[in-house]
Amino acid sequence: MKNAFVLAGACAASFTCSVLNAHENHAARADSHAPIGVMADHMHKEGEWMFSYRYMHMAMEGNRDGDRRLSTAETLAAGPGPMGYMVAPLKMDMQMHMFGAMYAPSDKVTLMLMVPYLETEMDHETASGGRFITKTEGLGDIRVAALLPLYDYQGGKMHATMALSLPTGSIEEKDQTPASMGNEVILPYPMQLGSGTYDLRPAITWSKLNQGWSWGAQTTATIRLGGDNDRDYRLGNALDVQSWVAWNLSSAISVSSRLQWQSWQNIEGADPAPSVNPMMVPTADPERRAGRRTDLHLGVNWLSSGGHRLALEYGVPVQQNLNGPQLEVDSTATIGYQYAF
Ligand SMILES: [Cu+2]
Repeated sequence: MKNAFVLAGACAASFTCSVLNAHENHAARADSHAPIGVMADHMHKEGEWMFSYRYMHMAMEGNRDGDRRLSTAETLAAGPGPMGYMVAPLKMDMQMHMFGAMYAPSDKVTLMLMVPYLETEMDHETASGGRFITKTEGLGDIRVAALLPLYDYQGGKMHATMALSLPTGSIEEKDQTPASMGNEVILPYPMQLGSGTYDLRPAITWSKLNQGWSWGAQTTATIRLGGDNDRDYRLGNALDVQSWVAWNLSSAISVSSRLQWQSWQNIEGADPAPSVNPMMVPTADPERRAGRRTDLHLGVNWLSSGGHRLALEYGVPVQQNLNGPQLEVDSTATIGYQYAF
């Protein structure tokens, strides 16, 4: 407290000092970064670097059509053929290790690189009652971005993000299925690791730091550029709108609540592989991929001295509407570490 008074007194005489003070103020608050599930939420000052690692887990179990839940029998019966589907997905776990770097060559631009590594696992039931699991693992789509300030005044900030997602993730991931006779065959869309297209991801982010609490909002579009990918399809475009509020329990710890709405379109085109057969399993149907979902996330940010941050966030859907049968999301969790210097 005494330090703050000394600083305020010394600063009263100097404009430079008040700018420095404001900057330090921002950096010294746990909630000066958004909840950890939000990407590209903040910019950096000239010369600053930040490295980050996030572990994300998404758990999906059970099928849904529209906002109605389907049993496995109903999912199998929903197939277009007279016999319905031969296979129904039961559950899927997606894990992502996301490595990030940020660097600000000037106050006018922050550059960002994000490198994801994915692990997916899907559990299925066949019409005759058998069970099988498919797994894939590998590098996802690497993202490069530039963050540009639009507004920064008295704790209120706005910036634009121009991000490009590169088709570095494989779209030819294979595994064995009961129908593949011991061979590895191309798996349906949700098990692939990338989009196969260059994707533009423009975003606008707002945030405002108040005494003891803060809020922020971000809207992001995902626009698939060019035509079809090398497997003759293109994932749907998507829109993400979210807003959060954070409260400081101390200068080192903040807790947050975030509401996120996402909407995504169907796939255009289709993978020609015989194993990606829309008559066989709903995950192989390009017309059964779209959906929209609202998630409520609760989070904690912890800021330690020396630029280290640790954060957690856990979310559950409060509304979910899918072009099904499609696996529904049950929960998302993110744990992240950030180091800025
Ligand atoms: Cu950063």
